[in-house]
Amino acid sequence: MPDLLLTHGYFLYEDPKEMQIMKPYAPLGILYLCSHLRRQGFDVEVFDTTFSNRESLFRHLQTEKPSVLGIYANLMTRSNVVEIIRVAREAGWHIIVGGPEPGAYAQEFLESGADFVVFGEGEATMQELLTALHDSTDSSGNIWKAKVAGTAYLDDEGTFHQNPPRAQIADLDAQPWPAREAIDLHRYVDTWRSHHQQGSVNFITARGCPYKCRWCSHQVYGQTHRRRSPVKVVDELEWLLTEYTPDIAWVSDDVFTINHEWIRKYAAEMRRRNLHIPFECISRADRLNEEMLDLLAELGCFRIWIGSESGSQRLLDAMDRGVKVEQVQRAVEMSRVRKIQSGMFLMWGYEGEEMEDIEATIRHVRTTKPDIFFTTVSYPIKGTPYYQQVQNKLVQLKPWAQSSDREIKIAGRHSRAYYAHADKLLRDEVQFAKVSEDPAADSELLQDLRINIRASREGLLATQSEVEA
Ligand code: B12
Ligand code: SF4
Repeated sequence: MPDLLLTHGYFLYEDPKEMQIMKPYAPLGILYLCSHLRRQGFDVEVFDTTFSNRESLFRHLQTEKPSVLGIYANLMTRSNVVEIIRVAREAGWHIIVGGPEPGAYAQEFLESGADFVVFGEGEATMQELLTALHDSTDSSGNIWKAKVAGTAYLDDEGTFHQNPPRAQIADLDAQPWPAREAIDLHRYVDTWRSHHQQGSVNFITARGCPYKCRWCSHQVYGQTHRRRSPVKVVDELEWLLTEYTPDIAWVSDDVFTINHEWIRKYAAEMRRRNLHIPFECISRADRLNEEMLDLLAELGCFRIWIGSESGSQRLLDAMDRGVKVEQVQRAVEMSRVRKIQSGMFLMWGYEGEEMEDIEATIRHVRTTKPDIFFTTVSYPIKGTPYYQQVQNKLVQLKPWAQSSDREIKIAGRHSRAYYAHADKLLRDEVQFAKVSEDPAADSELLQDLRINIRASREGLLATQSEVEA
């Protein structure tokens, strides 16, 4: 029986959308916890749910001698995690939950059966909790529970208590790398390779983002930003390349190019060791310039994801995005020149969006021409300023335990059908712009595309007065 079993409740094969995408990545958060706690002498195992199923996990929880179960939860895995908590509780486990979701819904997770919710970074808090759970002779636990910083719990009467926050790890370089050996990482790489001809691995170079985009969750790291040393990151990457022989990599940082001096040093170290791996990453247009893109290209960056969100400056400002539409356009252009693909994230339905903003977004994508773009209808994540702003208008259609913040409706906002038309119009317009650039474009095709555009625009106008909930 280990001191701690870690899991995360994400089941790839139960998610039809993800099964089409088939780009799984290792759950780094719990792997960081695992390596930290193992180094402190705890016996820690990971039940990686990605390629497994809930029946196998439940069987494991019901047949193993119960000890402590630590579960990562994010916005999408809430309902799975609540179910895991129920099964584990019945089987006699102590349950600790952490990650970006539980901190925002601490009381709900505790009332669902968790013994502790951990806020923020989990390493030191988990270490203290495991020691206390192991050593405590106080059966009710109300005395020691009140002392563990960074946690929340319910006392014997069921009253909610939240302890003060815990300081963040001062030196990330002193932490061990994530315990990838605790899971079958080769299977991740192989899954990528068999579906996309290229095996991929993920790693992070920093924790936290200091920007303040109003819809973005800062539940775990707040507005802080800490970096690992470039040399230490290259050590890890070099090891990853030898151990797992991936073809490509994903730098899972929030904003990879946030610190230009860091990128210079990282590139110098990669150059010195003659290392090169094609990779993709996320950045912000205002943190990209000619020099950064030169370095990214040299390092092997084949795709850069740029949060664009809207083509309307008024909306970008309302989001506190801190980026100009022109900066996005320039960043995409500078990437194109270096043969780095650009990916754009776009958002419909943010507070205050009008038809003219939708038109501005369509114009923006049509003229900027990213290689790929993804759209979402904005959703308020609890704990964000955006959530606070629309709080009075939120309508929860399903019980908390069976839904997610993505499913909350915002009363008075345009209907889903309206945004579906906006999305269709965007795609039609972009396709038309692309096809019409070709001097040999088929006139019938162009005519069909014009008809599609007209139909989408009519759909948008026809649904303009429909509202959500
Ligand atoms: C990489 C990433 C992804 C990858 C996930 C791949 C993977 N397996 O890692 C992909 C692209 C698939 C993805 C998808 C989504 N993501 Co994402 N993603 C991230 C990102 C950028 C990095 C995650 C990471 O590796 N962090 C580094 C590790 C070290 O940090 P950590 O995971 O938070 O772990 C620490 C603590 O949370 C805590 N902890 C973690 N687990 C546990 C467990 C216990 C028991 C304890 C005590 C503590 C604890 O300790 C850890 C170490 O200190 C984060 C933002 C971020 N910087 O964290 C967003 C983030 C997690 N994603 C987010 C969202 C919204 C999504 C999507 C819903 C987006 C969408 N619209 O589809 C989907 C959901 C996918 C799914 N089905 O689960 C939000 C989550 C918000 C929320 N409240 O849950 C985040 C926080 C982004 C944001 N700022 O808004 N994501
Ligand atoms: S959206 Fe990106 S840049 Fe903005 S706060 Fe979130 S992580 Fe930072």
